Amino acid sequence: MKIRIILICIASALLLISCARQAKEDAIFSVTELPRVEATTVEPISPNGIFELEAKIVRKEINGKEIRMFGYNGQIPGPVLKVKQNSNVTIKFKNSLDLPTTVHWHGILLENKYDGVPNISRPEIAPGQTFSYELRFPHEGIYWYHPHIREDLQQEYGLYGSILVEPANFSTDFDKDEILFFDDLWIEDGDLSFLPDKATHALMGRFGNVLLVNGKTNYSLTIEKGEILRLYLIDSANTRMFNFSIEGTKFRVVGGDASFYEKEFLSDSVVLGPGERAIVDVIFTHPGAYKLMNQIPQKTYALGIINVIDSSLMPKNLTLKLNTEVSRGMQEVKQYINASPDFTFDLSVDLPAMKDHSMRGDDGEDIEWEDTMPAMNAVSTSKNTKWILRDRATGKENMDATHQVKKGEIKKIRFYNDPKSTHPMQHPLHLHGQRFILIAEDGKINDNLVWKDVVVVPKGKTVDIIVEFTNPGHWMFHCHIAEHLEAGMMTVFEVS
Ligand SMILES: [Cu+2]
Repeated sequence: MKIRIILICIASALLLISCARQAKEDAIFSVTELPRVEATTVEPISPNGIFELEAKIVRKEINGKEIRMFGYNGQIPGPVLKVKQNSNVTIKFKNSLDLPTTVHWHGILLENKYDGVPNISRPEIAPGQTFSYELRFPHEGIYWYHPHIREDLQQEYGLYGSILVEPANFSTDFDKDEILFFDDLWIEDGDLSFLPDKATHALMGRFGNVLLVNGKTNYSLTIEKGEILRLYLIDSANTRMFNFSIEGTKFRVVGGDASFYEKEFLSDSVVLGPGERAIVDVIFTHPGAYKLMNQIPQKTYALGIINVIDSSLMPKNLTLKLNTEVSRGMQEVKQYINASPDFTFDLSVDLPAMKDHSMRGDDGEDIEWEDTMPAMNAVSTSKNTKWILRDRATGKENMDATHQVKKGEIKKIRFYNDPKSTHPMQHPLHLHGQRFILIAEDGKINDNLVWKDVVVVPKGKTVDIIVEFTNPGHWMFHCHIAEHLEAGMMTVFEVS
């Protein structure tokens, strides 16, 4: 009897192993059948032009192994959409994935119905379906597009691309430009893995163990000595913050999310949270290979290389200018600097299953640069973790509240990131369809402003923003850590 049971057990185990092997072989077989990822293209779209965009399944090599990923027009990052300020364009979108998706046009002040948020602006786009997005671009700068449904999965799989909005008479004070997407992937057993019905890593977000620049682990760019290089930087990671620098150089920081700064300044590095952008200029006075780096307290990651070749160009100095037209455009919002907040949100988390555990990191940092509790983080899901934006006036949380404002109103919004919550950490908060200024952190007034659509609220801090509500509709306001969004950290502003 015993022997028979043992034999049955062995047979079952062998069957399971052979099934698993077969499944893996099927997966490998199907991956090789997929089209290979293509190089990112730059696509100028003229005013009233039409551009076709398709979300497709592709294969891409990561660390020597080809895996199944997604790409807009088969590209990771997707095509650079180069458009003119104040123009209208049509994006004919096709969903060729096996999942429903949408496209959100991050930072663009477009018509509400084209914002790409399922159930708020319009229904999701089913596999095989098409939808035409009508976009308009009132402000110059660097913006991006990505899905707004299971963002934790779809963006990680490669769905992100940039939009460069140029003014009608565009004059450059740089020689070359490049868009850099910073991203990371969590690769386990050589592949990406997700649960179909919920997001994992809901506690801290999905940190990757492979860092990417423009989808590559070995990014490189060649320029000539003495050329001014303009870099448009975008953080498309699910949760990772970057502290970006280039070995041996300083940046001239000229712009942020949605405009130029009032005053250009020099800096050794630039910090970006998920969804945030920066525009920096850099000049190399000597030939050589310069490392792109992500320098965080724990370590320095090498992100890629800039190869500077010798030339007869005389290196210039990076002069700093005042953007008086940006300051002029902010005069009205600046009148609210000392106003009391119109809305106050407390940022917190509810973890019923883990309430007896201490989940507070004691590293003294107000930013979580790395996953310091990987085991705990991996088992936290969008079903057992609830991230909270709580309206202090009403006590209402997340989607239980709609915050009413009128078109043309200017509102001050305060955030308090409770350091005593079960797991305090920073939150990059993103407002759709409007722009704002980051006016103060812990009461300290910011004296160099830039229009933004993402604000990072560090652990324990009180942060004030002033929003110019110019665009009517129902607009999402949420954490841009993809897993926090899935775990409920979102609310709505209704602009009537
Ligand atoms: Cu968050």
